[in-house]
Amino acid sequence: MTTSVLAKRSLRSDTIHYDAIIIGAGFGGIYMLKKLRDELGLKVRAFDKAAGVGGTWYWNRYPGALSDSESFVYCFSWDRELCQEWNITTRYLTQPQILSYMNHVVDRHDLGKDIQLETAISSAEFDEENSCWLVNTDDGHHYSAKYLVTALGLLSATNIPNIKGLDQFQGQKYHTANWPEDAALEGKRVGVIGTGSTGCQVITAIAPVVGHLTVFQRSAQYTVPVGNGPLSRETIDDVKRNYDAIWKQVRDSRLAMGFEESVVPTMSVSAEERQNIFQSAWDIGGGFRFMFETFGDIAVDEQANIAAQDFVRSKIAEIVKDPETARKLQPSELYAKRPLCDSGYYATFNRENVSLVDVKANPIDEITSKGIRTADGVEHELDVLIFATGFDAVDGNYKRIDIRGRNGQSIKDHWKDGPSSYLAVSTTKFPNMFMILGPNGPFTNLPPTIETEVEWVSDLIGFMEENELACVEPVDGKEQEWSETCCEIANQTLFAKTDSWIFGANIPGKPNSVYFYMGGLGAFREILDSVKREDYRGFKFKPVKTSNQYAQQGRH
Ligand code: FAD
Ligand code: NA7
Repeated sequence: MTTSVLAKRSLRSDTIHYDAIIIGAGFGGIYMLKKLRDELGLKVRAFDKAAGVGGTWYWNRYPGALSDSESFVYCFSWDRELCQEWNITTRYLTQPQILSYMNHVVDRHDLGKDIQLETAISSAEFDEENSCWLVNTDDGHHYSAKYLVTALGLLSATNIPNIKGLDQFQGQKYHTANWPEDAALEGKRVGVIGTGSTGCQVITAIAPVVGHLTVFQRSAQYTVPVGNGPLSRETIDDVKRNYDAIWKQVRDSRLAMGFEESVVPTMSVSAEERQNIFQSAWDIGGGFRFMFETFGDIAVDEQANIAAQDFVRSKIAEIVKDPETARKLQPSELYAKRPLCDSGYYATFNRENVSLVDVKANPIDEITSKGIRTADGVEHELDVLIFATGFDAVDGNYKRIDIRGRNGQSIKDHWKDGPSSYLAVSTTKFPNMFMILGPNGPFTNLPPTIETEVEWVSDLIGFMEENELACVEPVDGKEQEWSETCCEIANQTLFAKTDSWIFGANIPGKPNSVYFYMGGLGAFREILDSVKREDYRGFKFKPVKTSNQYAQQGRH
């Protein structure tokens, strides 16, 4: 689409102008709104298609939904007072607890009046003439803004696999990330497809209440106990007292998980000591702790990885009573997906009302009106079918909006070989568009990364406003350079040798490329700092030419 067509279309009198439009009201959108509105004094509107704020924690209401980042680091650090006042009581947070926290933040900072819910953004086009974004909603309203911030979420666009017969099923079908309030599972014959982080949580939580549970497992998983439980008064007081030290450690670390990552090589200790270290991590709980606090090389060295695999496999054999079920539950692949933790996943398969179908050995042939038929001819009859099949991660929501940058270039086309960015927050040909958790950002506990990106973007917008600049975008070549950096680092890890959503491998046809910067949050922050210090190295700016017609139109 040409600029002139865009300009004509946008002359509509019903276009409402803002300085900035934010899409998404999860952790990213909420904090961005706070920064731009209250610190920079901009006129801002945030939109979310959900009926409430909270993003991930609005949508993922399935039984057992729990953060696997610990509660003291799964929150905003920027509200220092709230960190002192908010009563964390357990080591991890359930979905209702996180949602209530996020609603509280929104109320406390009076952000709700600038958040428009139940409004999906259908398209956003950059108007070069006026250096602004024209944004349309799916209910036919039109907005414009100098800045567009996409806080669309990286685990948000749901993935429902295209299995033959999907629409034939006469029972209830639920995706975990679109969970209805009135889902009734008590006494029902329930099937779950998917055994990732979400599958492990939902399977463990619903097994005691359903009539019969059939788990359709494609990949067996390494998972360790989560270790949830009440926090002692002393721990809670320590967290509050050590606020500065904790957040400094988090920001300087690789994973931002609130613990020191080990640098000890797995094979540098005796077999007995190794066993003790793994056992102690198993007893304490936490997936990231098990993979990264025990030893420093499990994610990069194959021998170290095998030692961790062997330990988990031995636990499965110990916990699961039926040897055939234990065998099916034991993974043989590398231990190199996002590390999982659970509240009794393997033991769930000792229940009489739970059965496991290995759909790698015995694939799903089709979904029938009554349930699922597998290749062995068995029809597993179900009242409810749960898809715990994950997400079109990272760029999924970008592909679901018609986003067009310079010269009408669509983002789908720009990212046809896989999504890319310069520093996770920007992409060439899409001026004044800033992404929160865009592609090739740090692979971490996410709130600290979100804060890092929001603060950096807010500083850049502040810089533009102060210097009366109209447009910013990365210099040609910078995006490619950043992709190469991310690729180089990812290839040093075993994660790159395993199929998972982290590399786009979970969606048929999705480019298998690099979606994360695996160099850690501390290093990422240093890079962002240096870019800013050097007058936003790698970005090009355009000075203000004329006053913006939409701004005038919208304000008068
Ligand atoms: P989101 O919370 O995903 O918010 C994005 C919002 O954008 C959504 O509300 C969506 O409705 C909205 N949106 C998208 N497209 C449009 C559109 N076209 N128009 C209008 N609105 C739109 N991370 C961790 O660090 N630790 C954890 O323990 C952890 N646990 C998780 C558990 C689950 C089950 C899931 C799914 C994710 C988990 N995550 C975890 C990742 C989690 O997504 C992030 O921690 C964080 O919540 C992301 O916040 P966000 O604001 O970037 O995106
Ligand atoms: P994941 O980790 O992508 O897991 C999805 C699961 O669904 C996984 O076990 C998949 O098997 C399975 N799957 C997907 N498609 C199919 C088909 N067609 N047939 C059978 N099984 C299938 O998503 P989650 O929601 O669990 O977790 C994503 C992140 O969100 C998580 O890391 C947390 O951060 C929150 P596969 O392994 O591909 O063989």
